[in-house]
Amino acid sequence: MPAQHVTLEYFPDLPEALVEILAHTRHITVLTGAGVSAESGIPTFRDAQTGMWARYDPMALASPEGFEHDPETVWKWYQWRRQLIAENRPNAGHEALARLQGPVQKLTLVTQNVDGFHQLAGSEQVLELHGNIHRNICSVTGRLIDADWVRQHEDLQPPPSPHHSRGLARPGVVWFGEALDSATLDAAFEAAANCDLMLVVGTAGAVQPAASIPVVAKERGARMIDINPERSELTGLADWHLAGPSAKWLPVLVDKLTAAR
Ligand code: BJW
Repeated sequence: MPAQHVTLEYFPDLPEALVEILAHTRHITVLTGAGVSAESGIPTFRDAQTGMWARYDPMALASPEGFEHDPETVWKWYQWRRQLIAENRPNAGHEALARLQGPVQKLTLVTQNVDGFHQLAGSEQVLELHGNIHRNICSVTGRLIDADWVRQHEDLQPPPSPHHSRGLARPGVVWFGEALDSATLDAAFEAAANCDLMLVVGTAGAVQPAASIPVVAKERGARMIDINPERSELTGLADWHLAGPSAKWLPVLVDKLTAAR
């Protein structure tokens, strides 16, 4: 079935065929990206005007080489983002996904985001592909660093690592060129291969291997919904593109699914 472009003009109407799918779906796998947190006041990565990377070079900041070259700038960028996250809250989109845990037999929530907003909204067992910004790890050993240690050494930016004499504290996230946690990634691909509905929310679909997760779902016969105000690299794969912000569309989708059961 070709993708149907449902525009905001028709919001909150959903086509009958989609309501029918929602009524009978048994396993939903969700992949979220930066767009799901946009309405929480967290800038996305690549949105031209407001994206965090319009002002910074992503390769310089989100890579091990960038950290090695200028650890202070990278550490301060992440401290700025941590502060922004602490000052903001999950939005209606995160909350709708948390409510989705009730009515479907199986829900697998996979996120590329590091902000922890899905968990804060009440989602359980979130597969965090790119780590979590609230954790710190040793730049040499990768071992977790206690939050108290970081607080005690916060005059140094970044603080030293307690685990290695040449190590520094760095955020516990996955940078370009680094491997994703294999158990987390395997679980995400398995959920994609076994779901009957793939919901893609707020991602440009430009970063691998995350962008391949919906591809696997489609190859294995799942239907796919893409929620994004713009077309992304994954929109062409979708059976339905809900063109608009996820904080508007996700509550509608979850309400329709709940009512159809
Ligand atoms: C809304 C909205 C609203 C706006 N509502 N929507 C194959 C081919 C080519 C390259 C590669 C490949 N495999 C690997 C690579 C290299 C690389 C890669 O993918 N490069 C590409 C740039 C081409 N991948 C890697 O390096 C990965 N590692 C790896 O593969 O390792 C292999 C290995 C194996 C064994 C040993 C060693 C290595 C790692 C990727 C890590 C990505 N990390 C980051 C930073 C995380 C930490 C942090 O947050 O600082 O993850 S990069 C950044 O991109 C971040 C995001 O999670 C990720 C995805 O971004 P996302 O979510 O799509 O955000 P945006 O901003 O791009 O898009 C937002 C979207 O929202 C837009 O579409 C808007 O329209 C939309 N939107 N408002 C809904 N209200």
